[in-house]
Amino acid sequence: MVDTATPPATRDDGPHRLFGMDRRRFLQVTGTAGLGLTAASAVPLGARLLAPTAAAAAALTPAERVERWTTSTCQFCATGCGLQIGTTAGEPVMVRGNPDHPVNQGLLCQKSLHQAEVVRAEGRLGDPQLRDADGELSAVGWDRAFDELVGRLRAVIDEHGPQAVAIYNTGQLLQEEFYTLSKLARGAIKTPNLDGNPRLCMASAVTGYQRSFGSDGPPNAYADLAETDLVYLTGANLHEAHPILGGRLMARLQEGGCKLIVADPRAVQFTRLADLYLPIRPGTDVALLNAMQHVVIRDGLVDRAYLDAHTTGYDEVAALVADWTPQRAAEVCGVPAADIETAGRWFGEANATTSLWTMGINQQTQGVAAVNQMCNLHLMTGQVGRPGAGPFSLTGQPSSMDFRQAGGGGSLPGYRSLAKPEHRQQIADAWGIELEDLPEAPVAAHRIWEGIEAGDIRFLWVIGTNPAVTFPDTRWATEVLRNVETLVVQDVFETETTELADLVLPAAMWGEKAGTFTNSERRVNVLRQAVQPYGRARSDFDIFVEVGRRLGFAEMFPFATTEDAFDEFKALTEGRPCDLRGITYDRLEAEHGLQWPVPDTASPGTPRLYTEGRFNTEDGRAVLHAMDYVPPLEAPDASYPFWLNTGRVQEHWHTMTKTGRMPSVLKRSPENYVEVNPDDARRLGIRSGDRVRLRSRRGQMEVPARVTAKVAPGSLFVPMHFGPKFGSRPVNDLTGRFFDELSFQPALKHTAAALELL
Ligand SMILES: Nc1nc2c(c(=O)[nH]1)N[C@H]1C(S)=C(S)[C@@H](COP(=O)(O)OP(=O)(O)OC[C@H]3O[C@@H](n4cnc5c(=O)[nH]c(N)nc54)[C@H](O)[C@@H]3O)O[C@H]1N2
Ligand SMILES: Nc1nc2c(c(=O)[nH]1)N[C@H]1C(S)=C(S)[C@@H](COP(=O)(O)OP(=O)(O)OC[C@H]3O[C@@H](n4cnc5c(=O)[nH]c(N)nc54)[C@H](O)[C@@H]3O)O[C@H]1N2
Ligand code: SF4
Ligand SMILES: [Mo]
Repeated sequence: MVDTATPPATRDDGPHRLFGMDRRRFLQVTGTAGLGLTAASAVPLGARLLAPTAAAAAALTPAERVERWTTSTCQFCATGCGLQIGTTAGEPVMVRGNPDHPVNQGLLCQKSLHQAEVVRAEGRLGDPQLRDADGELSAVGWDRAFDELVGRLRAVIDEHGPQAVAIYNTGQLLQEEFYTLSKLARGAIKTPNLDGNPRLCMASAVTGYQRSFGSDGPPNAYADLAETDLVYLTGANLHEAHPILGGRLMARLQEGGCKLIVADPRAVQFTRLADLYLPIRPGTDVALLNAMQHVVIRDGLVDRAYLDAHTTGYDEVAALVADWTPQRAAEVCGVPAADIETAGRWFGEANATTSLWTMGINQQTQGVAAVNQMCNLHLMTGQVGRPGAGPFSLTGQPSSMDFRQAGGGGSLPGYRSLAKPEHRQQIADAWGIELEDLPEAPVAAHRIWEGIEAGDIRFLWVIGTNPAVTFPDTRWATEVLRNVETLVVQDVFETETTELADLVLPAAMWGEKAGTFTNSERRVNVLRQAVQPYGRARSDFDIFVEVGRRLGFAEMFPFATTEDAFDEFKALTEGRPCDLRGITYDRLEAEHGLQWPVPDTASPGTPRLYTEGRFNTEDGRAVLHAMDYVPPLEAPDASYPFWLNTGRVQEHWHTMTKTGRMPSVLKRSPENYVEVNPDDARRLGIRSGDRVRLRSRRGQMEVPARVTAKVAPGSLFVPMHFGPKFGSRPVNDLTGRFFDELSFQPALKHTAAALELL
């Protein structure tokens, strides 16, 4: 079948080309840049691997020994690379990139290449565990585990009501699991307290899109990278966090196809390729973006026809940004006014600009405002819904899109809003519950923690996330977890959080279950089951269905397979922006994913949203928002003189439950560290390798220093990955409870810290 959803730019690439570039040159360019990509060669050349290092090659079973290949999708980032899992004697032995998949054309990044190794790694949870009278966790059977879970749930609901129950989940379950969990939490347990780690990750992008376009959902396609004239890359470290997209952008840049502006306080690798680098002061994006709008308006680069036909709110924005001269913004942002002028002009003059952003924008107290200002820029220059143009929020976790569209957190399935009575009514009718059973507002993650602290929430179920390492102000967050009456933790590995649990539920992991993940460009990809679950682990889906049945709601969970749940969910997406009705697992496998909306089985999917200039607001018009700059809530002072920035390294995935179990990957990034600018290092007598202490108002940690000009004077950077299981206090001991007031996303990038040599 011809995949007409795949734009020609990628479809025309033959086996000797990768993303429009000669294949060898592509691999050489990305390899020299340390992108760590690996190519499974195209099918006609046989299933061989061009492993980047001898170590990686040695760790792999030769492809010739693989008995069976199963279609799947990478379990790490939301780039959503297509791959196949190789199994021998029913065990996973290797993965290879799928050369026909339009996202990665057979390429994989280094951690992805090793994912088969961790499916059976030490530390996998193979049995449910219950804390006994001596306070020890010991293995129990599933029957006992379910009795405990359901018994305690019932007791809490009977005595204190469903609002005493909370569920904190993740962006890493299958789409079908989010839908089933949503039904369990909202329809059966009826708790208002359902949220997940996307609150720490995507909340500002979600709220921003809703405010600007009337609905969540990135409007772009990855193919835009091959058609854009200008990329505005901000608060996104593509090289470490989205290497395949990094490679695709690099190919375009190397061919001279587009210009690149990077706005980031840290000199990440892509700044070296930038035509213009804006090393802004942390948390000043809104000032910068307002000044860029000022330049666009002042220089007459506004697309008046587009504004008149498709938007509202322009006049208020024009009035606000009139005061944001480049000179004023330069003082706030710490970059030359002339560079802000250039950025604004390039944006306004480009035929097609793509903005790419990730956590440097979302994880600040003005995350939503920054997203809205980027949307403003695209709208006022008419650069939305056209090839190569649009504001593109890159998602992080493999299924945080599914969490959003299937109702895993603060929304209802099918991008329905709790705040809209008609949306609640549709779901209540579909599930056979009362309208009043559904809350009118979401409860953000930190409110769950505060609810526990206040004694209002007594039962917390944590699923697929490790908040003892990743929640802001972890010492506080962990103390709260210790004190909750009942803590159930459902994970695939032993973690810092499972250690605190009263009941641990072992989940089946990637490769051991079937379903779908939706990537950043709205492409729904399929994952087929390759192997049986480890030990007595059961899929999250099975666990949710069983709990629902045991709570007395068997009729709500008639699903035998995840595809049954998918079918029920997709019927609920009729007429919604994320219409999935035309999708079947077989289609996803044959067509290498489909970008929603896919309203019927004849639809090839939809590469771009808003192509007609009609948005998902009541009047169909996008909204420009006037929003002034407000400084970060915590900033360096005499006692805590440094900006502490946190984030990712290419080798590791979050709390390292998987990448910490890949020996050849761990070897390349074995321990925690802090980056210190050479000027600061000289002043404090610090050399690379010296142990230093970092302190904030919340906590402290000791780590070796790395002296590097990547961080600006007065700034520090610590990876978010290392926790007690990997030899370090988590950096989140130092981060604070500062939130964007519209999205309730924490400002994990901006902490005031002190540094001293030990
Ligand atoms: N290897 C690897 N890849 C991953 C992940 C992983 O754990 N490991 N996690 C995935 C997930 S869930 C996510 S959310 C993504 C995150 O992907 P990214 O957001 O790209 O990664 P981060 O390292 O968190 O940081 C982003 C950038 O924001 C910059 N920044 C900090 N403060 C500011 C600011 O005030 N303004 C601006 N403009 N920029 C700022 C930082 O310097 C950094 O370069 O990565 C995904 N991919
Ligand atoms: N300081 C600082 N803190 C941050 C960030 C930052 O940039 N800086 N980034 C934030 C962001 S963007 C994110 S997304 C979060 C990530 O934070 P977390 O979600 O807490 O990190 P992970 O290590 O990915 O945790 C996922 C857990 O799910 C388990 N798991 C994997 N697959 C499955 C499955 O199929 N089922 C079940 N039940 N469990 C599974 C893994 O073993 C792991 O323990 O961290 C946030 N915290
Ligand atoms: S870029 Fe992301 S999805 Fe693709 S192989 Fe790497 S981790 Fe997996
Ligand atoms: Mo994330």
